[in-house]
Amino acid sequence: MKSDMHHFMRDVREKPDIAPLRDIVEKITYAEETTQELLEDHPLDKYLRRDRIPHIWCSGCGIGNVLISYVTALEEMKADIKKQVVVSGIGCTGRIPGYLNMDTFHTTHGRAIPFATGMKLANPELTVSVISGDGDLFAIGGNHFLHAARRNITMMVLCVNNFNYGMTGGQLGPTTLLDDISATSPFGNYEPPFNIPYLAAASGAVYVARWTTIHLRRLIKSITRALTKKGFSFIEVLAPCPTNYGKMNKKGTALDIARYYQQKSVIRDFCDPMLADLSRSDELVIGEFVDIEKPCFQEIQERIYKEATKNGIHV
Ligand SMILES: Cc1ncc(C[n+]2csc(CCOP(=O)(O)OP(=O)(O)O)c2C)c(N)n1
Ligand code: SF4
Ligand SMILES: [Mg+2]
Repeated sequence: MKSDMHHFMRDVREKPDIAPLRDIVEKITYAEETTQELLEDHPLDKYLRRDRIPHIWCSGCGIGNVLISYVTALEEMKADIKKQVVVSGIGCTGRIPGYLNMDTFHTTHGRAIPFATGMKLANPELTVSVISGDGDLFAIGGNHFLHAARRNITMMVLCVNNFNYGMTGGQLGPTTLLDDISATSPFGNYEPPFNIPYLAAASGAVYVARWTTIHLRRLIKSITRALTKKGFSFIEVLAPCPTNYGKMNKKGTALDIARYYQQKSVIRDFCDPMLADLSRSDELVIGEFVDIEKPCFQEIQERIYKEATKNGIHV
C-alpha cells in the first residue's frame, strides 16, 4: 500500500499550481533514493524485515543494540539463517522477532520458553533462541525459565533487563531494584529483586553471561558462544528504558545511562554469580560467569530410551 507521503508527492508532481513545492519534492526524492541505496548496501540488511521499519522503540531505548548484536553474531558465525528460530513473549523486547527476516514467533506473555522447547524437541536441527524482557521471562514466565534450565534444553535465552515492564508503562517487575520508583511503587520498591545470572546458574544453565548495551563486542561474542553451545545458555543485557524506568528514577538521558554503565561496570569473568547481585553494591558486575559442559536433555533422554530398548521395552 502506498503511503500518504507517496500520494502527496504524486499530486505535487502532477499539479502545476503547486509547482513551487517541486524543488522540495525533488530534494525529498533524492534523500529517499539515497537512503534506499544505503540500506540496500548494508551487509546486515538481509537479516531484517525492512518493510517493518520504522520500529516502535523510543529514542534512546537499548533494545535496538541487542537486535543489532544478535544479527552481527549471526553474520560473524556465517550462520545458516534457514536454521535459526527466534521466539519472544510480549513486551517492547518481545517485538524483536517482528523485525527479523527469518523464522520468528511472537508468542503469548511469558510462554516463549515452552514454545521454544517444543520446537527444539520436535526438530533438534534448529538453532533456537528466545529473546524477551525481564518481566516476560522472570515474572509470568519465571517457572518456565527454571525448568528449561534444569532440563538443560539446548537453546539460548537472552533477557533484555530494563528493570521494569516497559511496554505497559513502567510497572515494577522481579528485577526492579530496591527503593526504585515505578508506576506501581511510587514511594519506592520494597520487593528484593532476583539476581538472574545466579538464578540461571543455580537452575542448571551451562553458559551464563551479563553485559550492558554499551558492551556490544563482548555481547556479540557471548551470543556466538551461546548459539554454539549444547545445553541451556543464558545472557542478561542491562538496557536503558529512558521513557519509563529512566525518567521515574531520574537517570537522565540515554547517554547519561550509557555513561553510568561505563563508569560502574566491572568485568569479573567466572566470578561466583552470587556476587553479581546488582542490589548489593555500587558496581555493575558483568562478564561470563559460567561456561561448563554437561549432557543436555536430548542426550539423557536418548541414553535412557536406548537402555530401555536393550531391556526389551518398546519406547
Ligand atoms: C497474560 C498477560 N498479562 C499481562 C499482559 C500485559 N503485558 C504486556 S507486556 C508486559 C510486560 C513486559 O515487560 P518486559 O517483559 O520486561 O518487557 P519490556 O517491555 O520491558 O521490554 C505486560 C505485563 C499481557 N500482554 N498478557
Ligand atoms: S518504553 Fe522503554 S523499553 Fe519500551 S521502547 Fe520505550 S524506552 Fe524501550
Ligand atoms: Mg522489561
